[in-house]
Amino acid sequence: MPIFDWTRTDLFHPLEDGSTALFYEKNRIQDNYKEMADYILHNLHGMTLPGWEPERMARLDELFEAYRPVTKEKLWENLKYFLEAVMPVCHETGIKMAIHQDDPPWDIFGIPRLLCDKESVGRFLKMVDDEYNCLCLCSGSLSANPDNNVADIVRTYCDRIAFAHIRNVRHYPGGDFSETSHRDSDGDTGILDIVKAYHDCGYAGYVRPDHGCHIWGEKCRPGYGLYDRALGIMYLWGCWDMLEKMESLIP
Ligand SMILES: [Mn+2]
Repeated sequence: MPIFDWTRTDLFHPLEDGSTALFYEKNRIQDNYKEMADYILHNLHGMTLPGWEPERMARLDELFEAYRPVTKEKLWENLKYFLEAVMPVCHETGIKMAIHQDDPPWDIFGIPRLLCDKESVGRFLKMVDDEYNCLCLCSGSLSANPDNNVADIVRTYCDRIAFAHIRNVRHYPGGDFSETSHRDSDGDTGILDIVKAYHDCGYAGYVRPDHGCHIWGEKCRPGYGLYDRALGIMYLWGCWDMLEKMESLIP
């Protein structure tokens, strides 16, 4: 995710159950990246956001200038160059690289973003076809685009997923979305289908509940409250345990 990490336009958007959550309003992401950076840096209430370090934000003009000649194809080339160079070290040390998808999964502020859908994820894995070149598959990032079927992406590339980020988003008209609790029916990501896809594939890697809402008055880093993510991981365990139980009941 060049320059910015993931991007949201509202860090504490009220949901109808009284919680707040990260929200993305597509029309607010226009040309003025400084305005958005200012908003985020002034609304963190003393917290930090990954990829939004004040030192990095202070150099935005310089970074945009550096990216100006970088087309999408050039970015693919750079990524390939980097991965091919580190693969021998990965083999030597037994460390898997695991790339996160772009969030949101489309270009913002004219900067190219690469890993946005099933096709681009496939291109990435094929480009450096090495068992140490893997995915940190983020269900929430991909499902911000309603055209992405995350469960299908999991089934297709499961053997190259080294780390699973599981979370839920809800879509609104015009490309807006908010994050929600992990409960399947609270959003549109298809949490049950995704957990079942991992289970069917015999996934044995790491999982985290990724982001959550802000509940019970918790003062926390936006998206990373303890309470809702703790509920999230127990929800995921509940889905998983039931799938295990059902499997054990089939003769
Ligand atoms: Mn993620």
